[in-house]
Amino acid sequence: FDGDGRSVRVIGAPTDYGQDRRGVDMGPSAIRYGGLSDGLAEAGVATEDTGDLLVPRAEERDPDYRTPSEGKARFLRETEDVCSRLASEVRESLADGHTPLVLGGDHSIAIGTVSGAAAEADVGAVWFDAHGDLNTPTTTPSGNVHGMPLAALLGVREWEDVDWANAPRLAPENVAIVGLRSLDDAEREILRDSPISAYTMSEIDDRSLADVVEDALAVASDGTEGYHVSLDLDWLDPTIAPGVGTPVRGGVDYREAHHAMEQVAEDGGMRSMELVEVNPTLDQHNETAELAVELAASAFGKRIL
Ligand code: NNH
Ligand code: MN
Ligand code: MN
Ligand code: MN
Repeated sequence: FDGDGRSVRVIGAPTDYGQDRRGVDMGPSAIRYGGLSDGLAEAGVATEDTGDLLVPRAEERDPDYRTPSEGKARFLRETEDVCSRLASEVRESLADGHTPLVLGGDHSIAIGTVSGAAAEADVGAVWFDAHGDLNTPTTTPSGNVHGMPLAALLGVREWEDVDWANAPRLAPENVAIVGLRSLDDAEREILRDSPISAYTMSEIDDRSLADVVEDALAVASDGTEGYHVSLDLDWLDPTIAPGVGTPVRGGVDYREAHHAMEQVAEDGGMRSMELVEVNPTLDQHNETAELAVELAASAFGKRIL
């Protein structure tokens, strides 16, 4: 298996607007220093790196943002600017025949990545995350947009007065969240009456991750032209991925995670991928970035035999 003749285009999106632990904007550098180009070469894919989008420093900006309905979303103007440029890059990569690999930055950039990935195709999404990312500016406990991107991409109603973000890009029937172990009440409510497939850690304990991922890939593929893989590094257990802003105990372990990414490679339906929430200021010897690299290599087809 040699990456299937894929060509990957790396796009850095060094934001830290979407949450309040500073330093996640250094994620793209940390992931590159963690050996990204070698990892992708081992996966057998051709790679080109377009560098990082220009992201204005947060301290030069005013974070306060209230939506017309008085919802709270810190740095929403800046997030819009980055996401619209990122969406164009992702769309262009796909049009040029490359698989986009976006390096975050915090998870708010997914609004841009998926907007680009879904611009000219019906796509599903597999969201590997401890969290649901289903808040809206009115339900958010924190005002942090990194807790909201999936709701924006689904067009959840409270996003309705933020028109650039709430045009539905994903159909809930084709969205699978894998690894859930931290949900806010409003997110639980959304999941209760939605066709989104939500797989908790408890279900993973019961059934095995491999079994759950098989279902998740089928959900994201059903009637679509492929799917986006959004990998929030807090999906993993904090003992192996300490360099994230909102760690939650009881996550996926090293071997399980690799196997899940190997299933993605074998399935062949992935059209785009992003690695988000790596914060080197909270990390130990860049190990979270290195793990992100290893998981991307597995998702793109790295094999031992
Ligand atoms: N649910 C919380 C919030 O909305 C935390 C979200 N944190 C994440 N999501 N890292 O992946 O603020
Ligand atoms: Mn090219
Ligand atoms: Mn998360
Ligand atoms: Mn997330």
